[in-house]
Amino acid sequence: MDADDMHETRTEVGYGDQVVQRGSGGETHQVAGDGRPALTTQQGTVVGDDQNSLRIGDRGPTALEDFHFREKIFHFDHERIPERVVHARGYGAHGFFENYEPLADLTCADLFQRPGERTPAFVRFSTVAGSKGSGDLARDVRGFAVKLYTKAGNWDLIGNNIPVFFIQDAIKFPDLIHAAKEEPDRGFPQAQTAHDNFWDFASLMPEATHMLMWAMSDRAIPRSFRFMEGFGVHTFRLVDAAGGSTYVKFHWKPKQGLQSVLWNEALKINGADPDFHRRDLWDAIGQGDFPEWELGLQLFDDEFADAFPFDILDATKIIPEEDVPIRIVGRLVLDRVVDNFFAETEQVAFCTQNIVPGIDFTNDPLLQGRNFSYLDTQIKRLGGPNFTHLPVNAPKCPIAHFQQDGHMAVRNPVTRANYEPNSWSPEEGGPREDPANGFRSFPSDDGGAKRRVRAELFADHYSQARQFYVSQMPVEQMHIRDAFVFELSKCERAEIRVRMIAGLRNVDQELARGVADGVGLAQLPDASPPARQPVGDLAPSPALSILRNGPDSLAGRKLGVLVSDGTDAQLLEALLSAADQEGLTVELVAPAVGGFRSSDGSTREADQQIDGGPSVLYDAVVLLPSADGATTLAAKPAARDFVSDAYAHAKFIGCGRDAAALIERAGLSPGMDDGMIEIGDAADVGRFLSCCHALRFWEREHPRTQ
Ligand code: HDE
Repeated sequence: MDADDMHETRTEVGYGDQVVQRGSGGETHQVAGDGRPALTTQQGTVVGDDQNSLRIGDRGPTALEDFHFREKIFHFDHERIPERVVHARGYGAHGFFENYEPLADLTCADLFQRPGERTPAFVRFSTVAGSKGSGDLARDVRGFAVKLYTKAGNWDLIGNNIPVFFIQDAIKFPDLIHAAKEEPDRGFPQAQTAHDNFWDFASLMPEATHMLMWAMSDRAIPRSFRFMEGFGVHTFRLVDAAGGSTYVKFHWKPKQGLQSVLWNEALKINGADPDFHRRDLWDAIGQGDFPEWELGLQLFDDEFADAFPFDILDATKIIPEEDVPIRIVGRLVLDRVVDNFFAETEQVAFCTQNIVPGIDFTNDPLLQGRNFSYLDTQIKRLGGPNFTHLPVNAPKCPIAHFQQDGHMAVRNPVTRANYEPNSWSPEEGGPREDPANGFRSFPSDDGGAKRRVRAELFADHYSQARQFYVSQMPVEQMHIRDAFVFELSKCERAEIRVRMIAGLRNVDQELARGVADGVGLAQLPDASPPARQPVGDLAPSPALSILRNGPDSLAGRKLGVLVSDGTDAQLLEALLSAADQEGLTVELVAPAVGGFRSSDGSTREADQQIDGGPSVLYDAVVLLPSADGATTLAAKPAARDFVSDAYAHAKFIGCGRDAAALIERAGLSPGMDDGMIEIGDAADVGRFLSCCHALRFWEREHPRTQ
């Protein structure tokens, strides 16, 4: 055999703009050179052929000695790690927390001492029930987990976008999650609570009622991660240098304002773009439109806690902002997307027990249970005790300890001594404890009999559920009712529906009646017996409504413009520049993605082809086809849906003067309500955009919006 026999003959061939080599069997080879590095194995051996495995003869068996093939397949076989048992579907980004003012009077936590100081952060948002590949727009709680790499160690504040939780004791968490996830015999439904098992459990657990009100509200279908609040949920402690403690509840307030979608819209978004939320975050950060939240603290003492009608250790209760105002102390900015989804978003290991001096736990029985679960779950997912060695989990401050070895150990002690006490010199003896600066638990006096009991005040299950409901605008109340109707209608067992409605009678009669009507229950059941008499009507808390806290700005929102050949070029230009000034992103939706020729003869590329760019992807839409274009589009179901969905979802619709044929085929007419705004010339563009500041034309859904 001579040297030439070792190399297969290859010929050069062009595929469009790409010149590649073609092997003897017609396979495509791309080779190193021109600044492209050589492909190697994991061991660094350069690979000559990545298209063919090593075989004996042209049509013979594959040789076991093909180490490159075996390594490649072996590694592929092991690519997955167990997904999170809850919050499997998530998306992360990097950023920083910036402290506004020194908080030394409240806490000695290092990150809060110096104004303007920035602490690196990694945030992961998630849904709870669905698997890793489920859709983003499930009706679900959203996780809001923040890892702060402080100079005094990592602090993980692992919260949700809802300030309360379903259960009061961590021992019920496996039951809650089993009930919420797909049913075990059939393996569905995926990523939704609309099934018997969930409502069976929920209707037997009245402590879940408050959370259910939130979960059935539009909070559970956020427009994007950028437009939702975050809550630490539990009561924590801040501890100052002298050891004094203040209770605290943590809040993240989005600078972008709050916004949600409609349920019918969510269902359609899941079909059109199951990655809607992760794409939104990726795009916003990529465009330099960095999402921002302010950190707010609700601070209170034992005196307040004793006078408060609920238990501050009960995670099914809030403290209304109107009772304890929120003090804004800093901001969180997300300004960098991940380099690699798996390395960062998938491998990030949040642990509630990661706290730093100056912050401490309380005895909330959920939090206490979480402090065991999170560490335990990371060992299962990440395969061993060294997950803090992964860059996304590693603290960005000095680390020194005697923990060693284990799977994948990257950092091991480099001193002679790997134990203490020891008598070795400072160079060889390793670290020592530091009582002055080290973490000290707040010495709360927790003596008492060892028993399996729940504190008495936890038993008021309905007062705050009602407070939440009466704090909503009528259209929001309508959405809550509709969500209960939707979910309960998916329950096959009628007695579950009845049991749930019996519980709702303790929240609001009108709500219970509405849900009963919606599921076709003629006779309202008796109210279920409350475990503790509700404290009575609590004052509405406007902070609990999304619509009362929406933005008065279009910044960060998305406008979809339907265009065709012959679209009025001047009007389109006026729209694009006005939208730009508002901070709106515009996408052009056309019959073909290759583009369209506008009225002045110029051609433009489109962002979406009409079948892939339904109006559910946008906050508002404008219909700017030419008259011919409108007629052609009117024949397409996707174009008609574009219009009728925008209308059904209470969106503002800008109606170009030539769009009538399309609008009418969608069963509507231009100007038929104040949310359908005619755009005849450039002056109308401003009028249209200023209407859009309200984000939705709610009057279309409910005549009383105030
Ligand atoms: Fe979690 N939760 N949880 N949880 N949770 C997990 O930890 C758990 C609870 C939350 O983006 C798991 O790393 C118990 C409340 C978020 O990686 C697990 C209880 C709140 C995330 C776990 C709760 C949360 C998790 C699964 C009942 C809001 C995603 C994977 C006491 C304050 C973090 C993992 C990420 C994840 C346990 C209740 C938020 C199994 C036992 C309340 C945002 O350890």
